[in-house]
Amino acid sequence: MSILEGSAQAFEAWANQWRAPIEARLLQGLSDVDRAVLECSPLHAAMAHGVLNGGKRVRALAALAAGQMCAAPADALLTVAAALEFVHAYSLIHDDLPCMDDDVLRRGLPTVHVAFGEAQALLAGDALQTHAFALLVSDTLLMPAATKIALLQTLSHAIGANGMAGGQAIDVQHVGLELSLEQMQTMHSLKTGALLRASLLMGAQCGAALSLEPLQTYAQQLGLLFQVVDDVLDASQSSHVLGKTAGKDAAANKPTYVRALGLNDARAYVQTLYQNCLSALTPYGVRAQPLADLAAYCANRIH
Ligand code: GRG
Repeated sequence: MSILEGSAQAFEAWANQWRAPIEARLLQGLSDVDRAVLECSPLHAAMAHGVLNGGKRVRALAALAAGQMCAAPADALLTVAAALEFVHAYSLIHDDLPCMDDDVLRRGLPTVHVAFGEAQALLAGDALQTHAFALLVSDTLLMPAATKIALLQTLSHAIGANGMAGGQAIDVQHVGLELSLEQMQTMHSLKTGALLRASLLMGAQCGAALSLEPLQTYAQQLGLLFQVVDDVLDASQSSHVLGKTAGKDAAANKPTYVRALGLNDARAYVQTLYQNCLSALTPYGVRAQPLADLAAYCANRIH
């Protein structure tokens, strides 16, 4: 039994104080685009469409919650949060392209390639990814050089061939094909989990040294929980509620937790993972309350 209880409601209240500063930092990060590019191409508008139009900001909030636990400065955490959301937006823009998931709806709006064309969407994703790295080395991030290098290492490892891009490569290679449960877990751990784990770790890297092992266990369980929840939602909610095309995984015959376990067992698995998240946080005591609430918020999305 964990000493912490999570509350989705408490998370909403905590997150609400951060939402406006996160959006402001994203807008500020996007402002660094050359005039010639602005005047002669829709690239900036395509980037803004991909990153500014809603989104739960889970990765940003995860970094803030872990960073707060480690007493990291808020200003640095907001820059890290913006970098993470730029990377996440890049991944969604590319994931929606016709050569990948071929989706037309994201966050309740036309996807970036539908609104701006495939070439601009591809470039917007590329530019957002580069923007993220530029933010982490910029002078406005007031962190020691060693911390910046650690942040770059964490992010680059999480999103490259051994992280998000690798997971996506396995995914697109297995549409309509079988994956064992273990292979599917590896794919999701890379595709979705790696960036979420990096978000928590990067928040912590901006603050005081704490033992990171419990945080890594929590991050691993939360990444898994997030993916199982996404699969349950995909199988049980409408496109209108989700703001993206529902039922796509089943339609594309993709390996999912719902397909592997069935809807009821997938829901029960979310509860097990939630309890695992809480248990992992025990060594941090009450300092970890926002992380416990984050796990409750993620688990609660299926109710
Ligand atoms: C193109 C290299 C590359 C990777 C794409 C992120 C990703 C990898 C694919 C997205 C496919 C998908 C729906 C994965 C399930 C989990 C997930 C990342 C959902 C979307 O994230 P949310 O729910 O979205 O945090 P919002 O819109 O709230 O930001």
